[in-house]
Amino acid sequence: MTDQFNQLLVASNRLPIVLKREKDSWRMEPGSGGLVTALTPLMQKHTGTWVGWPGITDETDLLAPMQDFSSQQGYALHPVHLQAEDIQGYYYGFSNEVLWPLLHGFHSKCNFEPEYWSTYTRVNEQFAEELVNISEAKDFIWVHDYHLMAVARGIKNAFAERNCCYFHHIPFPGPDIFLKLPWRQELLDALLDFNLLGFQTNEDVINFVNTVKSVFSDAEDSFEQGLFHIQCAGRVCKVGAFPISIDFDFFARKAKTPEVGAITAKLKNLHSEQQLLLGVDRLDYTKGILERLQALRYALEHYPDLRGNLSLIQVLVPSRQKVPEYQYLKEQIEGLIGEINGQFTEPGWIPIHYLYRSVSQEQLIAFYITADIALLTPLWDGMNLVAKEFCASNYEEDNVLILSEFAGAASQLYQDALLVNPYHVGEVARVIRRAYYMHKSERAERMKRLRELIKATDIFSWLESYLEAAFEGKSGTGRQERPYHYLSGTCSNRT
Ligand code: GDG
Repeated sequence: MTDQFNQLLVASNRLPIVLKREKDSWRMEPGSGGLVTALTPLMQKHTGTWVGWPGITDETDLLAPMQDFSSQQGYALHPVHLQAEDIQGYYYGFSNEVLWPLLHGFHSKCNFEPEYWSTYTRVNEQFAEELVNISEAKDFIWVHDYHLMAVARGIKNAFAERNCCYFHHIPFPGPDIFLKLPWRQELLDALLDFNLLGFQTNEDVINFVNTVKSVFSDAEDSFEQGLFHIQCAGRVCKVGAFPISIDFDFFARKAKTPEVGAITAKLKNLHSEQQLLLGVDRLDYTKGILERLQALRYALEHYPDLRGNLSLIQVLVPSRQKVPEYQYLKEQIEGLIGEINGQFTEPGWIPIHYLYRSVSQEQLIAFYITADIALLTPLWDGMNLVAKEFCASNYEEDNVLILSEFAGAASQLYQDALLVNPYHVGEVARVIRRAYYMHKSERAERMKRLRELIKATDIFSWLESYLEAAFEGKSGTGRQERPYHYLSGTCSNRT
């Protein structure tokens, strides 16, 4: 299937690199994460090019580090030069103040500033222009995420024939929410110019199809071989669910290394008297951190048997630090953590250990192993890779995953995770207590099945199924997913 195209071009808002300043020059390191790991062999095979913004507006001295990167990694980087005002309107503006809240269902947080839309379309056209200039008809262009939803439109406007497909990493809401967007018709129309649209879950796909049909009365859809085919204004666009995943074997292996083992042993020693809950999130209002803290407080207030016996480790990774709303959220979270710790701490026990920083991958995996219970309760999340990483790292299979039913990951892990409605603090508190008392044999059975499922649907199988849909027009991944209305209150999880 990978012989069906010549060069692979991947486009995302940011290039997959970490830039480090060294005196007068920049050092460039490859970014980490499942997507980069999965795509690298394919990029190498097709001598691919990754197109994106490098993260700085002055790019004069990036040429040499980029060439070094290419010769070391076996694929090229192509920078898209953006000015400070482009970043403001396209990234901070339309992407972060319109699309991010809207597509996560927080339409009341949107700032529908008309200038943002024009900058967004201009920057998307700039990406399209660069992609056309460095590609040929037999190449495959794969665009990632909501910053670049209008790139295929730009390619079409340039009268270039390209196979251009898209993967959407965050949720897609139903028409009731999406239709609030002032540029709903233009944006949907632009999306339909892609040959294939990949979403995380079946729910996202259904929401998208319904939204298209509510905006374009002439749109027709059919369902064949696991994919929707939408016909609209003379085009056919395939649409399917491809739940993204992780490099399972990497986490399972890394968890057993001496470096991780040393950190884990220290942590276990420090917390030998308590069970640990773990939360790992970027600081964001979609992650449900305040609700999670309220649930913990409720649990400690209503179940005195948990006091002194259960602590939460909350890792909060700084994000969008210049945005006032995020600064305010940080203050609220820290205020609530202070209140809960003030209310319950006793000599020798503290309810919440709070880390406001990014930790090393070894430290993160040690947290995954040491924690008895992961408490991942986003209000809405495209997938939530932390849930899958937690399971993959737990080779001893003795831990419990509590997961929001509104995380995309719940669409696959619903049978063996304990699903919760993150808005229902009483329910989350009860499930925390249930997890605390869950017998080790039940923990082991559930975790074993979770790990088998995640291993069988890892990032490499995600990649394969996406390419199969792009080139052979069929998809089987949807079969892994829960029935449409499997919610925590309506069906009990496997007992
Ligand atoms: C989007 C969607 C979707 C976290 N803290 C640390 C750290 N991490 C790493 C984790 C994980 C990643 O960051 C976060 O993954 P999420 O899935 O939660 O994703 P988002 O960044 O919100 O991204 C999301 C994803 O795209 C993929 O499609 O799942 O729904 O929002 O890999 O390991 N890594 C290190 N230190 C930390 O402190 N080293």
